[in-house]
Amino acid sequence: MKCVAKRTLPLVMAAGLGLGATASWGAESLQDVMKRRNLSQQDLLAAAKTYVPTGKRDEFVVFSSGGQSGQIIVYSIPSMRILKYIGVFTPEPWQGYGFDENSKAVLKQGAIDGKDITWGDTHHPAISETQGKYDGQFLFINDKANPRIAVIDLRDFETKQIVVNPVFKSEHGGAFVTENTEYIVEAAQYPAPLENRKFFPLEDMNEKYRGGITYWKFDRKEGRIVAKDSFTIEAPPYWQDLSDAGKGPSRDWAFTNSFCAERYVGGIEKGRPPYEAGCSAKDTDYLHVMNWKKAAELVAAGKAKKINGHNVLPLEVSVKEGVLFLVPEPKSPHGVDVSPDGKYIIVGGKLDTHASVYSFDKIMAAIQAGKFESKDPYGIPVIGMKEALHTQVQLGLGPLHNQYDSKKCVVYTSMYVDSQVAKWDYCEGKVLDKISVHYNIGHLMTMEGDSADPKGRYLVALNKLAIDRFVPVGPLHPQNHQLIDITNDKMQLLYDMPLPLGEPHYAVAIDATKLKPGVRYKVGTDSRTDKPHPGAVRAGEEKVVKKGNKIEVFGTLIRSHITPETIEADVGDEVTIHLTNLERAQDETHGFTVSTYNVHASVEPGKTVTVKFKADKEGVYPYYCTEFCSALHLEMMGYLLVKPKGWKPTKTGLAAQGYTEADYKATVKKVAETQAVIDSVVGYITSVNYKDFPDVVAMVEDATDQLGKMKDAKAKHEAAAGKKDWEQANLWAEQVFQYQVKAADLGLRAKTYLEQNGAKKIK
Ligand code: RUQ
Ligand code: CUA
Repeated sequence: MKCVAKRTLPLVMAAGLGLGATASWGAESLQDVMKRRNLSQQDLLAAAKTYVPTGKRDEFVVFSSGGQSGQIIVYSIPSMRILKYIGVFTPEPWQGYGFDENSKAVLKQGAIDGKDITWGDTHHPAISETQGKYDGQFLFINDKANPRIAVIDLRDFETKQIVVNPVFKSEHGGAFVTENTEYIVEAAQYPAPLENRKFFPLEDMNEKYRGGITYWKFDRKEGRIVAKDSFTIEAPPYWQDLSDAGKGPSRDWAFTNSFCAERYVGGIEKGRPPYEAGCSAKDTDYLHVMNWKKAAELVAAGKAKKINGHNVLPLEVSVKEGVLFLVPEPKSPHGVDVSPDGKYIIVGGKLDTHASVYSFDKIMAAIQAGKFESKDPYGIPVIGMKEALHTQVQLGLGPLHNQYDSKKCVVYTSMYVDSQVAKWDYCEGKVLDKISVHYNIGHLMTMEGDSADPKGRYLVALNKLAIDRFVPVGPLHPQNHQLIDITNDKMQLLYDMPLPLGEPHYAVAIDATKLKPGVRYKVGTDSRTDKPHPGAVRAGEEKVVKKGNKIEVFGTLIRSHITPETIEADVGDEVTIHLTNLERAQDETHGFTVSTYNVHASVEPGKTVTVKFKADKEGVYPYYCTEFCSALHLEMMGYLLVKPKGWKPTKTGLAAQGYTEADYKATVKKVAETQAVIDSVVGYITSVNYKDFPDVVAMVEDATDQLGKMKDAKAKHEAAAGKKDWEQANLWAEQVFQYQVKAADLGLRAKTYLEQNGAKKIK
């Protein structure tokens, strides 16, 4: 390449741009950049593996827990670019989540005992599965602090439902799905009495406190959890922890870890050793092995008792019917992860240096033979550890979680204390490789690595501490998600990504091509219920209805105006505003807010949203569109006029602009010139096979819509001109121009799209 820029760029200009006098960036070679930025060959290789060129897309999409933010963070691999935050348990203003009535209704489902809870401690996202493979349809996530599960529809990445666990006071082992997403598993964490508002002292821990594992029934067609068909398997007051559902041969079973099987009660303030000592004193805890299929049948047969109106399968029933078994596991374990073929269950030791590989076949053989080493204090049969183990592998300090590779028998385990990831063979029981991460890794994630069909390729270490890895931003540090290449025998660290929102515990990554989200709603949809919104209207049907002290506005949004542009209220009125976005073009979202009334809506194409408030103070309050949707976006506004009690108008008519015939003629000329541009764009679009491109068809429909409105405005300016009302004539002619601008904008966008996507000439 010739050094053109270097020679032609005037020196003064280069200096003015802050570039060195001898080298302009446009002319730098790769070597120059490496030297200037102090990069090694290894760095360059990592960059080449993660860089996604402008305009290109990533291969995998990650749904990361947002930790204490109560949200979900969406980013993509390998570039690690953040794509979206999804409001889940916490209000999220951009999406209007918690600021419009429709989303408020979803957050309201998460209220507990009548109290709104507007945050969540999200831990484990799960993607819906079909035959154990990610199907990209739904996403679930749990809230540990206030035991709840949320359902997100991946057609629009919106939270649709929140269900409150009726019998737990905390939980951790959710959300994990069964092989065909029949159920979403949610295991308790800290034992408590199952009945609501029941008090028992800590002395009653063994008798009155209980744990459990809830199975939420999922209706895939409705896209919602069905609470009445869900149930909980009562469990002893061991601290149930992470869970995983079986697949393949183990599909009817699920597995939940526990710790503090000591059932220890602390009390440091009373001179007792703290929980941390008492809960890890013994060498083993219990893996809970459950036949959820059988449990569901027993519940259907009426064997459950109702606690707080919810089906709970009592311990005695589970024991008698062979629903629940225990297997000892060493010592305060953490993650439990079923292998892709469903034959092995790997448990991270946490306080033990081993990972334990249990064999599902062996567990079943012991159950079938009735070969148990003992019973726990609640009468649950305990299978001997040796009976159930396939192998144990010494990995290092603090093994926590496991994720599988696409390569047979290969698994990766995070080691919290060692700050390492171990790659090992769970069939042969040997360590293959280790890599250091920065620092103190919690979960780890491979691509679709907890499914029946892991994709290998990349691994992300979800590190709890970042310490010195990033530019300091105060005592509260971001977390560090580190991307690791696992294609080869040796793992290679590629990239550090600071995650600036809460402590993401777990994340799941799906092949991006499996996601098929929509770009617009059917006009008039309430996106939170997926049903037609009763407040939706079409263009020309906008209206304001006042009944007593209630005002209901049925409005629309389209570039660049809100209909209506004035809303008049009397102080004290209750104002309800329904807004439908009439756009069909992709990414033409409008926002809506009213000054000082704490409402906000995001209204994507086709969506209808309602905001509601009490106009409790007289005055003048602008409302406007909050998304920069077009060149005339700032004009997309209106006034809420809140009139004081007993107010009477004194003036009639608004101030005039004083337009003349010459103004009108100039505008008409501008309109004619613009039309020529539009005609040429239309000529191009219709000369190619644009109908083969659905995105373009939508843009064309939308543009046609804008042009259609022109007719009405044109009739108005011509009528006014006929009456020599130059004021009205000029303004309506100007409005014709505004419709043209929007149509032209769409037309040009469609043209560019067609040119870039290889549209072909048609005769
Ligand atoms: S946890 S760091 Cu909440 Cu999944 Cu293991
Ligand atoms: Cu609509 Cu700005």
